[in-house]
Amino acid sequence: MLTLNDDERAIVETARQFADEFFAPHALEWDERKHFPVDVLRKAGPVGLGGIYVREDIGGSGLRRLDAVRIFEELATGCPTMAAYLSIHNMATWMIDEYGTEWQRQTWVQDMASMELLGSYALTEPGVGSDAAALNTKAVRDGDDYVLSGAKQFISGAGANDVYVMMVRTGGSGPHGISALIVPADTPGLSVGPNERKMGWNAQPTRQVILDDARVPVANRLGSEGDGFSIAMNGLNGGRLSIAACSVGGAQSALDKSVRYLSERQAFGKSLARNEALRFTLADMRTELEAARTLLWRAAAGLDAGAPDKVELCAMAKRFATDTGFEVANKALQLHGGYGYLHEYGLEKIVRDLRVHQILEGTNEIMRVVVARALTGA
Ligand code: FAD
Ligand code: 2MC
Repeated sequence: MLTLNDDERAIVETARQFADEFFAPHALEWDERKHFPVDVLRKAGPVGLGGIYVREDIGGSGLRRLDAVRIFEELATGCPTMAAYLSIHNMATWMIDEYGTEWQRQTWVQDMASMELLGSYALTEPGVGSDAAALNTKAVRDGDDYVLSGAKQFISGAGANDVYVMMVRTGGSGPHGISALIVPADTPGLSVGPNERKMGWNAQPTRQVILDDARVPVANRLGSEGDGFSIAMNGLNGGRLSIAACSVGGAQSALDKSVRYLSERQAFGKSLARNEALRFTLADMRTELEAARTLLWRAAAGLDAGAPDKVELCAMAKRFATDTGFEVANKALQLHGGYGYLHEYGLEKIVRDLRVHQILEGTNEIMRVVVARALTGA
C-alpha cells in the first residue's frame, strides 16, 4: 500500500500529466478572472477523471479511494481549485452510482462520468452548516412529485452545473427526516444567487440555490425516505479524503517551488538553500507533508476495506492533511520573501485556495467532534 506498483504509478502519472497540461498553465489567470473552465473540465471525462471510484459498467473508472487520493493530490499540483471541484463532482457521481436505481444510474451517472453533465452537492443552508441534521429545505409530496422550498448556501459549481445531489427534509426533525434527491439544474422554480466573492477557490463558482416550489419527481430520490442524511455522510467520508488530498497536492507544489527558489536566490554571499535555518524549514515541510500523505493513504485504505473506524480515519486525515497543507503552503510563501506575496509567483493563490479546505466538507472542529465522539462514545 505504501509503495506504488506499475499500474498505480501509471494512474498517478496520467493525473499529473493532465494537471501539467490543462491546469497549471492557466491556473493563475482563471483565479484572477474568476473563470470556471468548463471546457477544460469536459476533457477530464475521457481520461477517466469524472467517475474515478464509480463502477465501470456505467462508464466509471472503478478505482479505489486509495487511487482517488493519489489522483487528487496530482491534480491539485496544477490547480487546487479545479482539483477540488472535480472531487465534489466525483462525490456526487458516486452517490448516484452507489445509492441510485438502475434508471437513475443510466440517466445521470454515465453522463457525469464522461463530464457531459457537471454535478454539485447541496447540503449546507444559510442557517445550517455544521449542524447539518437540522436542515430546513422542505420537500412536500404531491402525487408523483416532491415540491421543494428553501435555500441551499455555498454550493460549489452552482449556476454552471447540470445536476445537484440535494439533501431535503421529507419528514420530521433530525437526521432521519432527511432524503437525498437528484435535482436537475433546469428545474422550474430553482434559481441561483450571485457568485460569492471569495478569498480563494476563485476558479469555481459558489452560489446560493433558491427553491421556490420546484417540482422534482419522486423517482429522483436516492434510497428510501429518511435515508438522505446517511447517504450525505457516506458521500462526505470519501469527499473529505479527496479534499484533503487536494491540500497535500497544493502544498507539495508550494514546497517544490520553494526548493527551486531557495536554490536560485542568493543572499549573504551564498544561495539561500545553503542557509541552515531555511534547510530545516524545508526538511520539516517535507516531513509533515509525508506524514499527512501517509495518514491519508491509511484512511483511504480503511474506507476501501469498510473498516469499522473508517469514519474517524477519514475525519482524522481530513483535519490533519488540510491543516498541514495550509501550514506548509504558508511557510512556502514566507520562504519566497516579498515575491511570495505577489500573484505571479503562485504562492499566495495556493495559500488562499487551501485555507478553505479547513472549513468546508466539515470544518476541522467538526472533524475533532467526530474523532472525540468515537473515542469517548459520547
Ligand atoms: P457554522 O456551522 O456556523 O460554524 C461556525 C464556527 O463554529 C466554525 O468554526 C465551526 O467549526 C464552529 N462549530 C460549529 N459547531 C461546532 C461544534 N459542535 N464544536 C466545535 N466547533 C463548532 N456546502 C455544501 O453543501 N456544498 C458545497 O458545495 C459547499 N461548498 C462550499 C464552498 C465554499 C467556498 C465554502 C466557504 C463553503 C462551502 N460549503 C458547501 C459549506 C461548508 O461545508 C460550510 O461552510 C461548513 O460546513 C461550515 O458551516 P458554516 O459555514 O455554517 O459554519
Ligand atoms: N458516515 C456515515 N454515517 C454517519 C456519518 C459518517 N461520517 N456521520 C454521521 N453518520 C450517521 C450516524 O451513524 C447516525 O446514524 P443512525 O442514526 O442511523 O445511528 C446518523 O448519521 C446521525 O449521526 P449523528 O447522531 O452523529 O448526528 P449529529 O447531528 O449529532 O452530528 C455531524 C453529525 C456533526 C457529524 C454531521 O452533521 C456533520 O458531519 N456535520 C458537518 C457538515 C458537513 O460536513 N458539511 C459539508 C457540506 S459539503 C461541502 O462543504 C462541499 C464543499 C461539497
